[in-house]
Amino acid sequence: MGGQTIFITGASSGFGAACARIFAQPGNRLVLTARRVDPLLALQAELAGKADIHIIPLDVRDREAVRGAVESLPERFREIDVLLNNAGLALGLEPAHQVDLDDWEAMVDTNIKGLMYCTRLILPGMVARNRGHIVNISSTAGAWPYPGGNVYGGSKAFVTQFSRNLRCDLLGTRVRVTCIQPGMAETEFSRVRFKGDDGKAAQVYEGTEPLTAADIAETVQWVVNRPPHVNINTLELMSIDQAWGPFAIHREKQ
Ligand code: NDP
Ligand code: 8X3
Repeated sequence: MGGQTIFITGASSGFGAACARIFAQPGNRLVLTARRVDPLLALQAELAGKADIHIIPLDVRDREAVRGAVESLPERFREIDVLLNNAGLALGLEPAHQVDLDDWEAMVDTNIKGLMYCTRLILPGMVARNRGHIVNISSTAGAWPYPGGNVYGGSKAFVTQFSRNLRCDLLGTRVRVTCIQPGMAETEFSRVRFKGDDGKAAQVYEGTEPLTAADIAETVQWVVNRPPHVNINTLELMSIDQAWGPFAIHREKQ
């Protein structure tokens, strides 16, 4: 079979949808998954005729649902060449002692456990075929701390280190693993983080030129299209309008 089969989690918006658009090319087969069905249907309609599209409503937190989705793939989508572990979210920006514990749990369940489930269920086929590429979407938040980043950043640090550890386990196979660490990018991310508060979400990007979902899709496409012997391990990218701050120092008031 020509082309590539690409399995994308979180394809209903942002990076995942942009990746679906960029990989929608003749010969490619795309498995597009997310919880919301309507945006998946809209994307399927938009991309009809450009690639073979299969959509699956899927909550990656549900281990058995992930298993069912992978095991019931139609024959022509079974040999997955690229798994894009993109589904994820941040919830809240409160300090650790004030945070809603349910939010922490949702981030762990999605960003860590969901990514684990998809990887564990899709990887054996890649190893058996001795080809494939897992692209994990981490974040600058997994490498650099910031106030309120607590569990979100921790979950993305997991993604980064898990990606490196996968490389160790897969040494000797032709299965590649890449971890991408984007900084601030304008998608539905902040709207989700601030629970639908569009004003707060807009403030994150105000006066800046943030990364776009298309920037991330181009990056994913680039790492996937390197020659098969080239493994991009980790790739961090930021908007030109973002950089690190100085250490914060607490001084007692005089
Ligand atoms: P969006 O909110 O636009 O997209 C997130 C996607 O994840 C949606 O398609 C959503 O679909 C899906 N998703 C969330 N929870 C689940 C779940 N339980 N099961 C299945 N799918 C789920 O944000 P982005 O595109 O920006 O985010 C994509 C990834 O990039 C995330 O992992 C995020 O942490 C990461 N990231 C984002 C950055 C940014 O600044 N935007 C920077 C660095 C990393 P649905 O709700 O339909 O399930
Ligand atoms: C998203 C980037 O800085 O909002 O992962 O955490 S940030």
